Amino acid sequence: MSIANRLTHKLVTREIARASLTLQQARAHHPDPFNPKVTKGWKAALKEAEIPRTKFDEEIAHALEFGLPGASSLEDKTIPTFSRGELPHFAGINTFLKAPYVEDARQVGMYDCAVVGVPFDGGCTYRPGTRFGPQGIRRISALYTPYNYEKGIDLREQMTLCDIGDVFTIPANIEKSFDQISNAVAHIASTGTMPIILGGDHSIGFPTVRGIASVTSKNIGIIHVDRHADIQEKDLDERMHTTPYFHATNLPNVNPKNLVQIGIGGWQVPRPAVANMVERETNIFTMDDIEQYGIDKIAEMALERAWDGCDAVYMSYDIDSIEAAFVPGTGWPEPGGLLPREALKLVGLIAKEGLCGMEVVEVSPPYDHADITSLMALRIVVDALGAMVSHGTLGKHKHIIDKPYVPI
Ligand SMILES: [Mn+2]
Repeated sequence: MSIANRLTHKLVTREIARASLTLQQARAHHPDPFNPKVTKGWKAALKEAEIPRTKFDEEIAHALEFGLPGASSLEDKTIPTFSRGELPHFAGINTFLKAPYVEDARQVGMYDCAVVGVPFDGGCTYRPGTRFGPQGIRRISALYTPYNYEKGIDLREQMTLCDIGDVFTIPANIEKSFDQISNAVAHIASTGTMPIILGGDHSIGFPTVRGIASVTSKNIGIIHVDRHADIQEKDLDERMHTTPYFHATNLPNVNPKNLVQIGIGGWQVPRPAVANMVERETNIFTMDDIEQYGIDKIAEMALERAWDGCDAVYMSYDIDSIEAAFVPGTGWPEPGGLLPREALKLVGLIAKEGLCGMEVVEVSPPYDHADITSLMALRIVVDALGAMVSHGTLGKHKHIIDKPYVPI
């Protein structure tokens, strides 16, 4: 280095030191906001490089083989003639997240998780339309990639997911539909694969849990997020969508003391339900409880109660637990519920401990606008999966499956 260069270097170094000192003095009361490398956003960006691309590369090879190579004028040689796999998002056959469709139900055990639709609205007591819920959620799921930037995970690379299609429900018969639903869920669960159920109205909350409970001798807790209590014995003389937790907590290995009900409140909770909550001593958190304790604490208390004496926990997510403005496509919208960010945080905290199954219910696409309710339901599912993948708890429940599938 020449003398002139050395002098310049010294001056510049001194200037930088002085400038940074001024900055430190000016902003000593909080961390330096101008260091872009300290943000979670930057750290998440770095994490992307650690995720493998193996499955994506396999998908491209498969697409080129089955979808035939693209036209010679295309510069991107990974594009096939016929759309296969994830891309483009507006094309393709709408399975959930474009996961493989398992036509042969006997092969469902090859996957970590299986999405199953329950197109049923026979249990609705006001607006119907939830029979189109699975279709609505699958349709908007085409929008999503399996990668989550903030979590630094890629579901395609880090777990296996399939779509087994829908349960053949019987529109005019609740009880026959319940039997069909329990059999479908029990079959999936008996293989160790985690069922992800897309409702359907909330009456299915009983047969879904009955299906899982039938293939284990262990106790199951339930975390039920809803504006409604859903614990009457009957409504309109039938087991409607206001009744699942009365019947689920009658199952020998589902104890009401392990039923946690979050978000309950407003002007739609029927009085007969309340007496049952009290008698069975369920765990109830209203929106005021959530305001008072915060999402982290509520999740902690919910997990403690749901897991107490249990070997697995099931999550039932009613989309109407979210503020009505965000979920117009539902049967009994009720203002004052969870905000989307609160809901997603809650789901992440619950799911990270591991689930033996989950459902999202009460999405009614005929009442929806711009697919926003379906989109929210989709997000609940993928955020739960993301939390389990992030924390290595996906498949944690498998040891509880100790009984064979015996169809009803
Ligand atoms: Mn509800």
